Amino acid sequence: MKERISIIGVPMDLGQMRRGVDMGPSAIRYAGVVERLEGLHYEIEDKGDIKIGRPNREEESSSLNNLRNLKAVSEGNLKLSEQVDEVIKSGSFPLVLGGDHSIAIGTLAGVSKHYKELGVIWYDAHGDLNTGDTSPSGNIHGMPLAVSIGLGDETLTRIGGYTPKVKPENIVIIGARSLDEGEKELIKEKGIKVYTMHEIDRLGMTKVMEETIQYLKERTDGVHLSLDLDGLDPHDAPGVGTPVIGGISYRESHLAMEMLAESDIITSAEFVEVNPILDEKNKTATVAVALMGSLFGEKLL
Ligand code: NNH
Ligand code: MN
Ligand code: MN
Ligand code: MN
Repeated sequence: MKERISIIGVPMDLGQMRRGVDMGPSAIRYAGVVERLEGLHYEIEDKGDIKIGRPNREEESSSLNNLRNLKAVSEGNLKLSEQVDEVIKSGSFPLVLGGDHSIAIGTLAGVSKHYKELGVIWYDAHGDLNTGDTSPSGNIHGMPLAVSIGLGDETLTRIGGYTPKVKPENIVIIGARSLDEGEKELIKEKGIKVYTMHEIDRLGMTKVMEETIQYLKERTDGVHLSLDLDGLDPHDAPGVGTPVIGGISYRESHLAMEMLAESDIITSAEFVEVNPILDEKNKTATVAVALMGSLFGEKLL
């Protein structure tokens, strides 16, 4: 792991319908992310928040090609990709705080040009593999993984000036339990590796992470962790826009982060979908910070 971590806040709430997730970066800072990571002896640079434009009324009411707020979402992601790129060039580790999961489009656009074989761990209840054609909602936060493998509207896939950002075989999805029909087909067609809740129950998180780490070590030269807090069970992370029961526990998530820290494969990370309006006393942001602690090497003893 690098010595310096650069935090980028992305107050994006336009990739979905529940207002409040734009306050995620503030909630995570309030839960003590900077102090927590400084306590682990990293040098922390907080770059503040990216400015996200508001859609005008006309844009808000129309949703061209089943892509809600396409213009504002793509503009925000372009800015994010440039910041992430700069952070990596400066020799620092990019830690992106969301905001809804549509911001993974920009993060990956900034990260991917620095690696020949970028790996991605997608820790999420959902696959986020929809396009405007398959999406049941028109919400772009359900599309970032599809966009990153080159599928969907060009305005999104071409952010950063190149596509695709990731190869399907370099992706591991962990925690899936709510997949749309089009996503299931795509997973099979592209051969994407998925550990659904079924495999997590059956194998246990230790084995899931051992296999994931081994799989990514064999084929990638950098790994981005994209952690959607709704991957966790809503009991442990209630402050998310689309909670799905039967998720990964707090303890299992800690273990996963600790194993990633030991493996030293993670080269960039983002924590998304924290919505303090829907939360209970900032619990979800607090969980996110605790998981970041483990990811960056915190130990109990
Ligand atoms: N699959 C649904 C959609 O595309 C829900 C996506 N919601 C998420 N994804 N929170 O992580 O609209
Ligand atoms: Mn997601
Ligand atoms: Mn999700
Ligand atoms: Mn721990």
